[in-house]
Amino acid sequence: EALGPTEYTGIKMEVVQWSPEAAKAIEGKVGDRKVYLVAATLRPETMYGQTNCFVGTAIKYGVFAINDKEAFVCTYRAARNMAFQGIMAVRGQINQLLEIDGTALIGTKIKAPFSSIPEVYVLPMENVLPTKGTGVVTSVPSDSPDDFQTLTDLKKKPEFYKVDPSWVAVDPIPVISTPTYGEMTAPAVVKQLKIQSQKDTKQLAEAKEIAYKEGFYNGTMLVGEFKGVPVQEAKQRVREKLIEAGLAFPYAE
Ligand code: A2H
Repeated sequence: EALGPTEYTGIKMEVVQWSPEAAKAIEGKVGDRKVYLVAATLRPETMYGQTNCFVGTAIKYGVFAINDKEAFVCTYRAARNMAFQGIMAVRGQINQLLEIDGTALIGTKIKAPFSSIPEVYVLPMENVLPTKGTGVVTSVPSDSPDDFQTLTDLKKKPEFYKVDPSWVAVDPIPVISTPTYGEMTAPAVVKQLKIQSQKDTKQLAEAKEIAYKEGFYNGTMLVGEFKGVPVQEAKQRVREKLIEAGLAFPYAE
């Protein structure tokens, strides 16, 4: 584990259409606010390849007022951290509008900033930790082995995971080229390590390490404003662009 705080980027994924269950739960409770699922990522440069978003089915989320205009969906733990990082209107003050189960969020349609698929679905992931980030994970299956394997599982067994097949009818989008694995680093590493499901957590941890290092040290951007630029340089620049556009903010823990 890192010794200092981890500097995440909070990605604001605006709700376009609530799932029927979530719509019932939020009715009359958020005022005129725009509501965003907020995903914590360490790889802002991959946002061009978002295909969906993941929540944990055993996790409780809150909808927290940021001000009169915006509300964020994340864990209470993350909202408390945000309240001390200048993200809420009043420092240290948490205004929870409602609590909602992860399962209720599944099937909600949200915007995916900078992605070539502008609107994506909220889907279930088994390995989302309630104690890390916001509890919301934006999914980039081209570059994240966890995201790729989870999406693959959902495509194989949509009924078991209670997802509509149309929600998972998306393919990984090439974002970064690496010398060893080409344009689809995560799928290649998952194959190399013979990973079969999201339950293979030990191999997935190894895959994550390999894919992260390869992308960071040897990757080159294939798309977007920084096409052709090394990932080491593009990472910060894409992050700044997202923040300038009001689509993201710094979040640390
Ligand atoms: B990353 P670290 Cl393309 N539970 O974002 C499980 N995983 C979580 C999480 C949670 N509560 N909150 C965030 N994460 C994921 C993109 C990405 C990420 C890519 C490649 C690798 C990667 C798209 N998903 O992470 O333990 C988020 O996924 C591997 C480093 O703090 C976040 O960044 O190192 C990353 O894990 C944070 O993990």
